[in-house]
Amino acid sequence: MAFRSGFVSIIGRPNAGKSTLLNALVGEKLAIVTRKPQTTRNRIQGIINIERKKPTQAKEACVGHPRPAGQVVLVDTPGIHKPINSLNRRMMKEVYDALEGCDLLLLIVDATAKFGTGDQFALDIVKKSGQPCILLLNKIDALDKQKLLPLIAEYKSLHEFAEVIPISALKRDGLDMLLDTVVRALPEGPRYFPKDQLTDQPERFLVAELIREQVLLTTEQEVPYATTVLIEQYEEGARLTRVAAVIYCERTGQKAILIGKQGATLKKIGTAARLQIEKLLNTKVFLELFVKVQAGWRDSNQFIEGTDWRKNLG
Ligand SMILES: Nc1nc2c(ncn2[C@@H]2O[C@H](COP(=O)(O)OP(=O)(O)OP(=O)(O)O)[C@@H](O)[C@H]2O)c(=O)[nH]1
Ligand SMILES: [Mg+2]
Repeated sequence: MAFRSGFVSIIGRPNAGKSTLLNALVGEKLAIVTRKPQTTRNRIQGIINIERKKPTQAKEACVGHPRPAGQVVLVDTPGIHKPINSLNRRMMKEVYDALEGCDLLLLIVDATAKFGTGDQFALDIVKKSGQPCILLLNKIDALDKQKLLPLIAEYKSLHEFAEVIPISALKRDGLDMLLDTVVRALPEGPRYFPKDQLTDQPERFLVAELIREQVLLTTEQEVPYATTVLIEQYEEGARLTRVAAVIYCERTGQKAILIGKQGATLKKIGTAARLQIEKLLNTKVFLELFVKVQAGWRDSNQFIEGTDWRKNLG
């Protein structure tokens, strides 16, 4: 049976569970996850290698047919929203870039939330793209079971989805079925990435994201949104990796909040981030954090370009 492969973009509203799904399918924390909407700001590839499987287990989708071997390149994206500044526009560009040249879309919705204009906006993007799309009804662990069938019927009446699959990305429910369906829907193709590669993200960007995750978890209101993280120094030693990073915010008041009384908040962010980074890199880490004000950076294309690792390799 021929090898299948392709690019599969996960799209949906902020907070639907896109990054949770990416991490669950790849089996590694590649994307940061928080309860705050607009956590993800750029597209993140996660690579999954799938072995051929004989049709053995009755519960699975491959009953009667072997599952082909393949490579799925999943692409996590920022949540679909109406942009109000350059950063938002940039995030939406990441979504549109992920739609281009992909083989399959996974539209993920929060099944516990009411269908609203934001969902319609996401659905319109799917329709416009003309790409085949699997609808994922996520968070079924938190859904009243009786609501599932009517919800499936409602969505089926809105668009001709290739498939509608209820899942819980958090509890990893329905994910085998999802992978089976995805690999079958992909065209015959080559292995795009070596078998041991998990992502396209450079390590230092993953590190910057882990710091930003702690900022999101530790601060409230406008601060997390007005913040970005840039790595200034990254030195891998034999026994220790030294990282120095700057947390940029937009105003001195935000800087004061990020630092906290006698530096307590920054210390909390640093300690939690360091533990996460040590887990990722599997080595001891010395982390230094600085906070700087860059007024109005969210509306500066030049500044935002400077935070894009794709443009700043090397
Ligand atoms: N109960 C439940 N919560 C979930 C599930 N999947 C994700 N969540 C939670 O939903 C919140 C948002 O998850 P993310 O994975 O960050 O969502 P996202 O779509 O990537 O969000 P943005 O990056 O902001 O667009 C987090 O608090 C997750 O723990 C699920 O299957 N069940
Ligand atoms: Mg996300």
